[in-house]
Amino acid sequence: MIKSEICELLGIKYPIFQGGMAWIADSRLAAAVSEGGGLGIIAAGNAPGSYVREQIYIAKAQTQKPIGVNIMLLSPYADEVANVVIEEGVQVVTTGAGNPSKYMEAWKQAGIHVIPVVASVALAKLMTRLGASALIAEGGESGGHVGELTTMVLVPQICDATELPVLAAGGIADGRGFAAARMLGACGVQMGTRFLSARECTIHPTYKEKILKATDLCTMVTGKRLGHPVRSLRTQFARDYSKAEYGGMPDEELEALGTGALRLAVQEGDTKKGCFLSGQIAAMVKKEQPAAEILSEVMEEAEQALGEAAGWIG
Ligand code: TUI
Repeated sequence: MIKSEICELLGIKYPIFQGGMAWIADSRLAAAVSEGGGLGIIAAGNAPGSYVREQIYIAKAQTQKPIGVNIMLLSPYADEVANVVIEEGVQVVTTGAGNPSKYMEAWKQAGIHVIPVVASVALAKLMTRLGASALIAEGGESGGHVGELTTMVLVPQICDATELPVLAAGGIADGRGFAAARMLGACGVQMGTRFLSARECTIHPTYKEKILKATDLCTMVTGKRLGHPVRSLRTQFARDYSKAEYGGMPDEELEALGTGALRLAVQEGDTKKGCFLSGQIAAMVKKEQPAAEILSEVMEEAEQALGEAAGWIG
Protein backbone atom coordinates (compact mmCIF):
# COMPACT_ATOMS: atom_id res chain seq x y z
CA MET A 1 0.00 0.00 0.00
CA ILE A 2 1.48 3.31 -1.07
CA LYS A 3 1.16 5.89 1.69
CA SER A 4 0.58 9.57 1.03
CA GLU A 5 0.05 12.63 3.19
CA ILE A 6 -2.85 13.77 0.97
CA CYS A 7 -4.81 10.64 1.94
CA GLU A 8 -4.56 11.46 5.62
CA LEU A 9 -5.35 15.14 5.02
CA LEU A 10 -8.51 14.51 2.99
CA GLY A 11 -9.61 11.12 4.32
CA ILE A 12 -9.28 9.25 1.01
CA LYS A 13 -7.83 5.79 0.30
CA TYR A 14 -5.79 6.47 -2.86
CA PRO A 15 -3.79 9.65 -3.67
CA ILE A 16 -5.54 10.02 -7.02
CA PHE A 17 -7.77 12.96 -8.00
CA GLN A 18 -10.10 12.90 -10.97
CA GLY A 19 -9.65 16.09 -12.97
CA GLY A 20 -12.50 18.61 -12.93
CA MET A 21 -13.25 18.44 -16.64
CA ALA A 22 -15.84 21.00 -17.78
CA TRP A 23 -19.12 19.49 -19.11
CA ILE A 24 -17.72 16.02 -18.32
CA ALA A 25 -16.99 15.63 -14.61
CA ASP A 26 -20.55 15.47 -13.24
CA SER A 27 -21.94 13.97 -10.03
CA ARG A 28 -22.03 10.47 -11.53
CA LEU A 29 -18.32 10.35 -12.39
CA ALA A 30 -17.25 12.18 -9.23
CA ALA A 31 -19.29 9.94 -6.92
CA ALA A 32 -17.92 6.81 -8.63
CA VAL A 33 -14.33 7.99 -8.20
CA SER A 34 -14.85 8.93 -4.56
CA GLU A 35 -16.61 5.61 -3.87
CA GLY A 36 -13.65 3.89 -5.54
CA GLY A 37 -11.23 5.48 -3.09
CA GLY A 38 -9.94 8.50 -5.03
CA LEU A 39 -11.12 12.10 -4.91
CA GLY A 40 -14.03 12.66 -7.29
CA ILE A 41 -14.35 16.25 -8.45
CA ILE A 42 -17.44 17.92 -9.91
CA ALA A 43 -16.54 20.46 -12.60
CA ALA A 44 -18.30 23.80 -12.48
CA GLY A 45 -16.91 24.73 -15.90
CA ASN A 46 -18.96 27.60 -17.32
CA ALA A 47 -22.14 26.51 -15.53
CA PRO A 48 -24.19 28.67 -13.13
CA GLY A 49 -24.28 28.10 -9.36
CA SER A 50 -27.67 26.35 -9.51
CA TYR A 51 -26.21 23.56 -11.69
CA VAL A 52 -23.27 23.06 -9.34
CA ARG A 53 -25.56 23.01 -6.29
CA GLU A 54 -27.71 20.34 -7.90
CA GLN A 55 -24.69 18.22 -8.81
CA ILE A 56 -23.40 18.43 -5.24
CA TYR A 57 -26.80 17.19 -3.93
CA ILE A 58 -26.87 14.27 -6.34
CA ALA A 59 -23.27 13.27 -5.55
CA LYS A 60 -23.88 13.44 -1.80
CA ALA A 61 -26.83 11.07 -2.20
CA GLN A 62 -24.48 8.60 -3.89
CA THR A 63 -21.47 8.69 -1.58
CA GLN A 64 -20.56 9.65 1.96
CA LYS A 65 -16.90 9.99 0.95
CA PRO A 66 -15.28 13.39 0.34
CA ILE A 67 -16.11 15.08 -2.96
CA GLY A 68 -14.42 18.09 -4.53
CA VAL A 69 -15.63 20.88 -6.79
CA ASN A 70 -13.43 22.43 -9.48
CA ILE A 71 -13.95 26.11 -10.18
CA MET A 72 -12.87 27.26 -13.62
CA LEU A 73 -11.80 30.82 -12.94
CA LEU A 74 -12.51 32.12 -16.46
CA SER A 75 -16.20 31.31 -15.97
CA PRO A 76 -18.62 34.24 -15.78
CA TYR A 77 -20.21 32.35 -12.83
CA ALA A 78 -17.00 31.88 -10.82
CA ASP A 79 -18.12 34.31 -8.04
CA GLU A 80 -21.49 32.59 -7.75
CA VAL A 81 -20.00 29.09 -7.63
CA ALA A 82 -17.42 30.28 -5.09
CA ASN A 83 -20.35 30.96 -2.72
CA VAL A 84 -22.20 27.74 -3.52
CA VAL A 85 -19.26 25.59 -2.37
CA ILE A 86 -19.33 27.43 0.96
CA GLU A 87 -23.10 27.14 1.37
CA GLU A 88 -23.08 23.42 0.51
CA GLY A 89 -20.22 22.48 2.83
CA VAL A 90 -17.96 21.12 0.10
CA GLN A 91 -14.78 19.68 1.66
CA VAL A 92 -12.34 20.28 -1.19
CA VAL A 93 -12.16 22.98 -3.86
CA THR A 94 -9.74 22.88 -6.76
CA THR A 95 -9.33 25.81 -9.14
CA GLY A 96 -8.12 26.06 -12.72
CA ALA A 97 -7.18 28.50 -15.47
CA GLY A 98 -6.37 31.41 -13.18
CA ASN A 99 -5.47 32.90 -9.83
CA PRO A 100 -8.01 32.24 -7.03
CA SER A 101 -6.49 34.70 -4.49
CA LYS A 102 -9.67 36.73 -3.99
CA TYR A 103 -11.64 33.69 -2.77
CA MET A 104 -9.01 32.11 -0.52
CA GLU A 105 -9.90 33.85 2.73
CA ALA A 106 -13.63 33.04 2.54
CA TRP A 107 -13.00 29.42 1.57
CA LYS A 108 -10.53 28.91 4.37
CA GLN A 109 -12.93 30.53 6.87
CA ALA A 110 -15.48 27.93 5.76
CA GLY A 111 -13.00 25.13 6.50
CA ILE A 112 -12.60 24.16 2.86
CA HIS A 113 -9.38 22.52 1.69
CA VAL A 114 -8.30 24.70 -1.25
CA ILE A 115 -6.11 22.94 -3.81
CA PRO A 116 -5.34 25.24 -6.75
CA VAL A 117 -3.94 24.08 -10.06
CA VAL A 118 -0.70 25.95 -10.65
CA ALA A 119 1.33 26.12 -13.83
CA SER A 120 4.15 28.32 -12.48
CA VAL A 121 6.43 28.62 -9.45
CA ALA A 122 5.19 32.17 -8.76
CA LEU A 123 1.56 31.08 -8.37
CA ALA A 124 2.66 28.08 -6.25
CA LYS A 125 4.46 30.41 -3.84
CA LEU A 126 1.51 32.81 -3.66
CA MET A 127 -0.98 30.00 -3.00
CA THR A 128 1.28 28.59 -0.29
CA ARG A 129 1.35 32.01 1.41
CA LEU A 130 -2.43 32.39 1.16
CA GLY A 131 -3.08 29.08 2.92
CA ALA A 132 -3.76 26.44 0.26
CA SER A 133 -3.89 22.88 1.65
CA ALA A 134 -2.04 21.36 -1.32
CA LEU A 135 -1.21 22.19 -4.94
CA ILE A 136 -1.81 20.50 -8.27
CA ALA A 137 1.14 21.05 -10.62
CA GLU A 138 -0.28 20.56 -14.10
CA GLY A 139 2.01 20.33 -17.11
CA GLY A 140 1.09 21.10 -20.71
CA GLU A 141 0.65 17.42 -21.66
CA SER A 142 -2.80 17.74 -20.14
CA GLY A 143 -6.04 18.26 -22.00
CA GLY A 144 -7.94 21.52 -21.92
CA HIS A 145 -6.35 24.76 -20.81
CA VAL A 146 -2.56 24.36 -20.83
CA GLY A 147 0.35 26.26 -19.34
CA GLU A 148 3.85 26.63 -20.83
CA LEU A 149 5.80 23.99 -18.91
CA THR A 150 5.78 20.21 -19.16
CA THR A 151 4.97 18.01 -16.18
CA MET A 152 8.56 16.73 -16.02
CA VAL A 153 9.89 20.27 -15.69
CA LEU A 154 7.10 21.82 -13.61
CA VAL A 155 6.57 19.25 -10.85
CA PRO A 156 10.06 19.20 -9.27
CA GLN A 157 10.22 23.01 -9.35
CA ILE A 158 6.86 23.31 -7.61
CA CYS A 159 7.91 20.67 -5.06
CA ASP A 160 11.05 22.70 -4.30
CA ALA A 161 9.04 25.93 -4.01
CA THR A 162 6.54 24.74 -1.38
CA GLU A 163 6.22 22.66 1.78
CA LEU A 164 2.68 21.71 0.79
CA PRO A 165 1.74 18.32 -0.66
CA VAL A 166 1.90 18.46 -4.47
CA LEU A 167 -0.16 16.39 -6.89
CA ALA A 168 1.21 15.98 -10.40
CA ALA A 169 -1.06 16.28 -13.43
CA GLY A 170 -0.64 16.23 -17.19
CA GLY A 171 0.40 13.10 -19.08
CA ILE A 172 -0.35 10.64 -16.30
CA ALA A 173 -2.72 7.74 -16.96
CA ASP A 174 -1.22 4.64 -15.39
CA GLY A 175 0.95 3.27 -12.59
CA ARG A 176 4.20 4.12 -14.35
CA GLY A 177 3.11 7.74 -14.57
CA PHE A 178 2.13 7.64 -10.91
CA ALA A 179 5.52 6.19 -9.93
CA ALA A 180 7.34 8.80 -12.03
CA ALA A 181 5.32 11.56 -10.35
CA ARG A 182 6.39 10.25 -6.95
CA MET A 183 10.02 10.30 -8.09
CA LEU A 184 9.61 13.98 -9.01
CA GLY A 185 8.46 14.72 -5.47
CA ALA A 186 4.68 14.60 -5.85
CA CYS A 187 2.57 12.80 -3.23
CA GLY A 188 -0.08 11.78 -5.73
CA VAL A 189 -1.60 12.51 -9.11
CA GLN A 190 -4.60 13.99 -10.85
CA MET A 191 -5.81 12.22 -13.98
CA GLY A 192 -8.34 13.54 -16.47
CA THR A 193 -8.03 11.73 -19.78
CA ARG A 194 -7.86 8.28 -18.16
CA PHE A 195 -11.21 8.90 -16.49
CA LEU A 196 -12.81 9.72 -19.86
CA SER A 197 -12.76 5.94 -20.31
CA ALA A 198 -14.58 5.28 -17.04
CA ARG A 199 -17.88 3.45 -17.42
CA GLU A 200 -19.50 6.12 -15.24
CA CYS A 201 -18.23 8.90 -17.52
CA THR A 202 -21.28 10.03 -19.49
CA ILE A 203 -19.63 11.64 -22.52
CA HIS A 204 -21.07 10.88 -25.97
CA PRO A 205 -20.03 7.38 -27.23
CA THR A 206 -18.24 9.04 -30.17
CA TYR A 207 -16.04 10.99 -27.72
CA LYS A 208 -15.16 7.84 -25.78
CA GLU A 209 -14.40 5.94 -28.96
CA LYS A 210 -12.11 8.72 -30.18
CA ILE A 211 -10.14 8.58 -26.93
CA LEU A 212 -9.84 4.79 -27.06
CA LYS A 213 -8.63 4.92 -30.68
CA ALA A 214 -6.25 7.86 -30.23
CA THR A 215 -2.59 7.51 -31.25
CA ASP A 216 0.53 9.33 -30.09
CA LEU A 217 0.21 12.47 -32.25
CA CYS A 218 -3.56 12.76 -31.93
CA THR A 219 -3.75 16.03 -29.98
CA MET A 220 -2.91 19.64 -30.80
CA VAL A 221 -3.02 23.02 -29.06
CA THR A 222 -5.24 25.81 -30.38
CA GLY A 223 -6.28 29.18 -28.96
CA LYS A 224 -2.83 30.63 -28.21
CA ARG A 225 -3.62 33.83 -30.11
CA LEU A 226 -6.51 34.71 -27.78
CA GLY A 227 -4.43 33.89 -24.72
CA HIS A 228 -6.22 30.66 -23.76
CA PRO A 229 -4.35 27.73 -25.28
CA VAL A 230 -6.38 24.52 -25.18
CA ARG A 231 -5.27 20.96 -26.01
CA SER A 232 -7.79 18.81 -27.85
CA LEU A 233 -7.98 15.92 -30.30
CA ARG A 234 -6.81 16.82 -33.82
CA THR A 235 -10.29 16.78 -35.37
CA GLN A 236 -11.71 18.67 -38.32
CA PHE A 237 -12.81 21.36 -35.86
CA ALA A 238 -9.34 21.74 -34.32
CA ARG A 239 -7.73 21.98 -37.75
CA ASP A 240 -10.29 24.54 -38.98
CA TYR A 241 -9.84 26.58 -35.81
CA SER A 242 -6.06 26.51 -36.16
CA LYS A 243 -6.30 27.62 -39.80
CA ALA A 244 -8.58 30.52 -38.82
CA GLU A 245 -6.30 31.41 -35.89
CA TYR A 246 -3.19 31.67 -38.04
CA GLY A 247 -5.08 32.94 -41.11
CA GLY A 248 -5.94 36.25 -39.50
CA MET A 249 -9.62 35.78 -38.59
CA PRO A 250 -10.70 38.73 -36.39
CA ASP A 251 -10.72 38.03 -32.62
CA GLU A 252 -14.53 38.23 -32.21
CA GLU A 253 -15.13 35.77 -35.04
CA LEU A 254 -12.52 33.39 -33.66
CA GLU A 255 -14.13 33.60 -30.23
CA ALA A 256 -17.52 32.82 -31.77
CA LEU A 257 -16.05 29.81 -33.60
CA GLY A 258 -15.03 28.28 -30.26
CA THR A 259 -18.24 29.08 -28.38
CA GLY A 260 -20.25 25.98 -27.51
CA ALA A 261 -17.71 23.64 -29.12
CA LEU A 262 -17.03 21.74 -25.90
CA ARG A 263 -20.72 21.02 -25.30
CA LEU A 264 -21.10 19.83 -28.89
CA ALA A 265 -18.30 17.31 -28.38
CA VAL A 266 -19.46 16.04 -24.98
CA GLN A 267 -23.21 15.89 -25.58
CA GLU A 268 -23.58 15.45 -29.34
CA GLY A 269 -20.28 13.82 -30.33
CA ASP A 270 -20.18 16.39 -33.17
CA THR A 271 -16.86 15.80 -34.94
CA LYS A 272 -17.28 18.79 -37.30
CA LYS A 273 -18.02 21.51 -34.74
CA GLY A 274 -17.13 19.90 -31.41
CA CYS A 275 -13.92 20.42 -29.45
CA PHE A 276 -12.80 17.09 -27.93
CA LEU A 277 -10.50 18.07 -25.09
CA SER A 278 -7.86 15.42 -24.44
CA GLY A 279 -4.42 15.03 -22.94
CA GLN A 280 -1.46 13.70 -24.91
CA ILE A 281 -1.73 10.43 -22.98
CA ALA A 282 -5.01 9.45 -24.73
CA ALA A 283 -3.04 6.95 -26.84
CA MET A 284 -2.41 4.92 -23.69
CA VAL A 285 -6.05 4.78 -22.64
CA LYS A 286 -7.12 1.45 -24.12
CA LYS A 287 -10.41 0.28 -22.66
CA GLU A 288 -13.57 1.32 -20.89
CA GLN A 289 -13.74 0.15 -17.27
CA PRO A 290 -15.38 1.13 -13.97
CA ALA A 291 -13.77 4.10 -12.21
CA ALA A 292 -13.03 1.95 -9.16
CA GLU A 293 -11.10 -0.51 -11.35
CA ILE A 294 -9.06 2.33 -12.89
CA LEU A 295 -8.04 3.46 -9.41
CA SER A 296 -7.06 0.03 -8.09
CA GLU A 297 -5.26 -0.86 -11.34
CA VAL A 298 -3.18 2.33 -11.33
CA MET A 299 -2.22 1.80 -7.69
CA GLU A 300 -1.29 -1.84 -8.29
CA GLU A 301 0.88 -0.90 -11.29
CA ALA A 302 2.51 1.89 -9.29
CA GLU A 303 3.38 -0.47 -6.45
CA GLN A 304 4.97 -2.85 -8.93
CA ALA A 305 6.92 -0.07 -10.65
CA LEU A 306 8.17 1.39 -7.37
CA GLY A 307 9.02 -2.10 -6.08
CA GLU A 308 11.08 -2.80 -9.19
CA ALA A 309 12.85 0.54 -8.82
CA ALA A 310 13.91 -0.39 -5.29
CA GLY A 311 15.64 -3.46 -6.78
CA TRP A 312 17.80 -1.32 -9.11
CA ILE A 313 20.05 -0.32 -6.25
CA GLY A 314 22.98 -2.73 -5.99
O1 TUI B 1 -8.19 24.68 -16.15
C1 TUI B 1 -7.68 23.70 -16.63
N1 TUI B 1 -8.17 23.08 -17.74
C2 TUI B 1 -9.25 23.54 -18.46
S1 TUI B 1 -10.21 24.86 -18.12
C3 TUI B 1 -11.13 24.60 -19.46
S2 TUI B 1 -12.45 25.63 -19.92
C4 TUI B 1 -11.74 26.79 -20.94
N2 TUI B 1 -12.45 27.19 -21.95
C5 TUI B 1 -11.96 28.11 -22.79
C6 TUI B 1 -10.72 28.67 -22.61
C7 TUI B 1 -9.96 28.25 -21.59
C8 TUI B 1 -10.48 27.29 -20.74
C9 TUI B 1 -10.70 23.52 -20.11
N3 TUI B 1 -9.66 22.93 -19.52
N4 TUI B 1 -6.59 23.13 -16.05
C10 TUI B 1 -5.97 23.71 -14.93
C11 TUI B 1 -4.92 24.64 -15.33
N5 TUI B 1 -4.76 25.83 -14.81
N6 TUI B 1 -3.97 24.43 -16.24
C12 TUI B 1 -3.17 25.52 -16.28
C13 TUI B 1 -3.70 26.41 -15.37
C14 TUI B 1 -3.24 27.71 -15.01
C15 TUI B 1 -2.58 28.50 -15.93
C16 TUI B 1 -2.16 29.76 -15.57
C17 TUI B 1 -3.48 28.18 -13.72
C18 TUI B 1 -3.05 29.45 -13.38
C19 TUI B 1 -2.42 30.20 -14.30
O2 TUI B 1 -1.95 31.45 -13.98
C20 TUI B 1 -2.83 32.34 -13.40
C21 TUI B 1 -2.16 33.60 -13.01
O3 TUI B 1 -2.86 34.62 -13.07
O4 TUI B 1 -1.00 33.55 -12.63
